[in-house]
Amino acid sequence: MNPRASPVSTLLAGFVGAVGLSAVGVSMRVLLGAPLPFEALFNSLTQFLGTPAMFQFVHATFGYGQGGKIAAFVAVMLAWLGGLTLLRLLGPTFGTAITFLVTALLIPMPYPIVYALLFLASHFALQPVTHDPRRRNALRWLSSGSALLLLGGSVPLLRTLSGSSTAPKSAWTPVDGLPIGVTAQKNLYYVSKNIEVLDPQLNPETWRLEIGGLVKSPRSFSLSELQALPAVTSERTLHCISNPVGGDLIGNIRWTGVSFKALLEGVGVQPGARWVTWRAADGYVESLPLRDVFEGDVLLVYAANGAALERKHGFPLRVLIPDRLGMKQPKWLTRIELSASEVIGYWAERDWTRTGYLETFSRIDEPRGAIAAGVPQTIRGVAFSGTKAITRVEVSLDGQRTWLEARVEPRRSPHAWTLWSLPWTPIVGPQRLTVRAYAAGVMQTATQRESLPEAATGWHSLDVVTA
Ligand SMILES: Nc1nc2c(c(=O)[nH]1)N[C@H]1C(S)=C(S)[C@@H](COP(=O)(O)O)O[C@H]1N2
Ligand SMILES: [Mo]
Repeated sequence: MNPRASPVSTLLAGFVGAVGLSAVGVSMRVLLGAPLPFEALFNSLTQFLGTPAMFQFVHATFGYGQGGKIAAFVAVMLAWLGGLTLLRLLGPTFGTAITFLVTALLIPMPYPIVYALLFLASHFALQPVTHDPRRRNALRWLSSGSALLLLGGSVPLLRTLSGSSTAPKSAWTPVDGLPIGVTAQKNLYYVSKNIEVLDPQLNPETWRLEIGGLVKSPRSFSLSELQALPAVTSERTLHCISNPVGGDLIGNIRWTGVSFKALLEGVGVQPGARWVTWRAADGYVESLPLRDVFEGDVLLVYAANGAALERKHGFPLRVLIPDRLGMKQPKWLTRIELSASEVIGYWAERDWTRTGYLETFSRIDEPRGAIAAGVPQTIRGVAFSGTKAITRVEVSLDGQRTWLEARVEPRRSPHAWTLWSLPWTPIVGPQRLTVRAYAAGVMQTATQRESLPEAATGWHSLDVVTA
């Protein structure tokens, strides 16, 4: 530390340098795809944040949307900025060495060298400013500018945080001319291990899907090569393990893509292959017994409701696996490998379920808002249990003492949720509606269990008050 510079202006210089370094880092990340140290730090922290106990705590504090993750990400970014600011107090040699060592733990070469040199450059660029009292003012302006930049940057994050608790949309409301029960892609829930701005942005011209490991002829496909293969369109419901009872982390889309089984038959399976491993551009990994590919109906999809996948839903290609939770089905797919033994998935590494099977789910979507006593209306909702058909749905209007059988709509696809409804005339006063579904004749369990490490279970209730 320079004896003539006041600690305050040294700290200010450190702050300006840190924000500048982060801004350069984010630009390198966006333009060159270079790894960002605080992102790498955040990713390794999810090993801890992602364990079920920690996750339940984050859900309870921030809701089950992206809120908790964004808050954790901001905290890591502030820790990174704060760390660099403090490093500025250590003098150029020490600060540079520590920047190098810390970033070398997080990201691969040569980026730690780039960061260390950038640190050194910012140190000397701001050094004379702290000596000259007249130029200290300039530093104050720069640091207020940096603070504004940080504040401005956090506004979209805060907006996402506060928007994460909106009431679920009714699956019965038709949107954009789609049939009732089909979710518009823009309304499909979004879940990712990443922060949305840092999700992969893949170039459809250069992107390729590689198939390797225990196959007879390893090869890769471009997007147009996949699109030239026989296309399959299938209505399928996607359900997230984090969805609470009655929650909206579930949606039903008409997907289009290719049959993975047909693709595998094209490349040929070597004897001894038992597992499929999926690898995605964000480092996400999942696996599935090969048997399930041949018995089930696994799709690699590039379109949703007739349009290209949106970036946040996995552009250009994602996996769909019947009877499994969303976590088993990677987005932004880049590589598929066949192997003799199991590769543990990204969330399973963090103590979540390895198999990722669905639990029977049912939800009351309507009525919504104020309702009038004595006016006939309809209770409506959805039920889902993968390829197991929903055979019956029952609704209780009296706090689970008696049950009425709801009307169950025919399923349009063996992979889609089922719509159900029940005519109802509300009486005066508060009423509690509860739903339970039967899948292949078996009643949905009443046990109320929070999600993680398996999916949540229990019946969904809705309290209504008549006006
Ligand atoms: N590459 C990748 N694929 C992923 C994830 C991810 O973080 N990375 N999240 C999974 C989870 S937990 C779910 S529920 C679904 C969500 O898909 P959606 O956001 O399109 O609804 O994607 C799955 N596939
Ligand atoms: Mo999920």
